[in-house]
Amino acid sequence: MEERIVRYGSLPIILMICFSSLNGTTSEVYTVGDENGWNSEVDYVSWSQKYNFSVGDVLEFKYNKGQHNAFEVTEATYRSCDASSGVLAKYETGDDQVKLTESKKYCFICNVTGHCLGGMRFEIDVKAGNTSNNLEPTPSPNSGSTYAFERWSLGLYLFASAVLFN
Ligand SMILES: *[C@@H]1O[C@H](CO)[C@@H](O)[C@H](O)[C@H]1NC(C)=O
Ligand SMILES: *[C@@H]1O[C@H](CO)[C@@H](O)[C@H](O)[C@H]1NC(C)=O
Ligand SMILES: *[C@@H]1O[C@H](CO)[C@@H](O)[C@H](O)[C@H]1NC(C)=O
Ligand SMILES: [Cu+2]
Repeated sequence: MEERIVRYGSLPIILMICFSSLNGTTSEVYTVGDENGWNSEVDYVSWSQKYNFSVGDVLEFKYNKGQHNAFEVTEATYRSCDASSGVLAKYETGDDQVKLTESKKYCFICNVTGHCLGGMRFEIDVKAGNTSNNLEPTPSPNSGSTYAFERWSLGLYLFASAVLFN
């Protein structure tokens, strides 16, 4: 009796491990400029070319609030550094987490006078997200329920085997 309770006690842990490893999408948080953060001394074009960005990833801009900002802009504004138009989003808290929600070209600049022309700008191509274990070649928004069902079936299967082989 005692022994059974101990054995069943470990089941939730086993199931949790199985569920989390099957929950495939991976997303990364990239600190812009890595350990240097977002400031005037970094070559952000080089930085942006070090990584491949996917939908779901997050860019984190870290800087002293008030000294810089991070604007998402159109490509034209990215090239001209003139943010009198073409601003898609403004971030200025000093620790801005920008989730990359679309597969598109994202352009960012700092709009403090001179900083964009001085190098505080980069553009990245964000690719469609991928799952680490490809259960389906092209995950669609409504595939969630399928995944949930598959995970649930596996859980049930594991539970059944645990009971049977106990
Ligand atoms: C980015 O993707 C390209 C093309 O798939 C690949 O050659 C390169 O190694 C990747 N770079 C990184 C940092 O993962
Ligand atoms: C960007 O900076 C310029 C120059 O300081 C300013 O005129 C403009 O209003 C700023 N753009 C935005 C969207 O705040
Ligand atoms: C997703 O993964 C598949 C298989 O590993 C690969 O062929 C495909 O290029 C990936 N797609 C993206 C957008 O990374
Ligand atoms: Cu700046």
